[in-house]
Amino acid sequence: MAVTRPSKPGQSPRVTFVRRLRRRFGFIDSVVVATRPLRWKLAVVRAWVALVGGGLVHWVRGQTPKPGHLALVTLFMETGGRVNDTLAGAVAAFHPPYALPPAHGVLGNLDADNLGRIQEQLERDGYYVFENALSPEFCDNVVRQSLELDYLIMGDEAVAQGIPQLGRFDRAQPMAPQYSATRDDTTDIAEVQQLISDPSIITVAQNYLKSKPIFTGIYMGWSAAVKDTPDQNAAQEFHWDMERIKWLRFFIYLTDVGPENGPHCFIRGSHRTGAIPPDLLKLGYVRHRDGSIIQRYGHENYREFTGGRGTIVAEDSRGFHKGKMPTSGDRLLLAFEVSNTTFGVNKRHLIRNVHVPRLVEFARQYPRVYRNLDFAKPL
Ligand SMILES: O=C(O)CCC(=O)C(=O)O
Ligand SMILES: [Fe+2]
Repeated sequence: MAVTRPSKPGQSPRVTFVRRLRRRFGFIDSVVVATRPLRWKLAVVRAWVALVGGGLVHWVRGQTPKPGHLALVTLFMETGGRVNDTLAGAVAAFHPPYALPPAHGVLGNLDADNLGRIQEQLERDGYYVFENALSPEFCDNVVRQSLELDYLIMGDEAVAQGIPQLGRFDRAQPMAPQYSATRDDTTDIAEVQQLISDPSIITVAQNYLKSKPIFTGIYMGWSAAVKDTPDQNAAQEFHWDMERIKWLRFFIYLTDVGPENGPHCFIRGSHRTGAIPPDLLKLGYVRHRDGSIIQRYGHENYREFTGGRGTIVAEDSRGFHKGKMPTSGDRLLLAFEVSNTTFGVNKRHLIRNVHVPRLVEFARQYPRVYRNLDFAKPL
């Protein structure tokens, strides 16, 4: 009697049916094996069709259909980043850099030499650390305001329960590994508006992208030591991001971050085209254990960014990165994603109130930089 194995959870009846046929009839199995390369090619052709179709919809409506974004992820996995590079070249041709004011701001009064050095390190290593970019008073002001907000309470347990709950973050008694501020609360903080209209941040991003930059993601959240295993939802295991075609992230520490407070970590050089080997890419958009990644790239390429509050790390998070699981205390992080296009994940930000006049001035002068923001009152 043939043993019928139960279908795996989540496996479609069609897949189960084909599996049974393959087990029973050898020739069906050989056909499936022989046509595998063709199906692989079809998957790539399908991804290109979805990408081009998604690109057209995005161009007309400003919104990316989900299959379009998924196609970008597929093509990244298939080509190790070559598709992203080609598309980024095309975007740069359509949206060449702005003539920006001098790059004076929180990252320093950057001249051509400084900018050249930063660019070189970003391209080679995938990150650049700016120490003491923000004053302790600036950071403490944001911390104070942040403690008056209601947060989306995140983490694997919260996600398993369904819709995230809203609640305050109590530093003395954290209940979850991550508390994420809502997007519109984040952009209602004056200090955040100062930073998104900071010429040094905009210039470093524009140089890296080689085209007009756009603030596509503005995130603020607390991480806290509440668990003894890394939380996947809170990005505490190695992964690569793929929300956009090309982007640069700024990780801004608003509290002091020592080794125990969950420092951001990165694998030097893993952002480069072809730097993630096909067998790792094939695993998909998943979280990886520390051991497997550090062993693969060597301990000498592992970076753990500890630093006082006011430290800013610029990073191409196409490379392997994670937030280390905090073992005591907490960390308030502000993170900007600055991209060459809004194609990808659809998430806009609202500016409820303008606290910084320079933001309006810049939004008028450099509209593409702010095209992912909606202003509640017309400019
Ligand atoms: O919390 C961190 O340091 C990592 C966050 C992360 O993975 C990301 O912003 O893409
Ligand atoms: Fe990430």
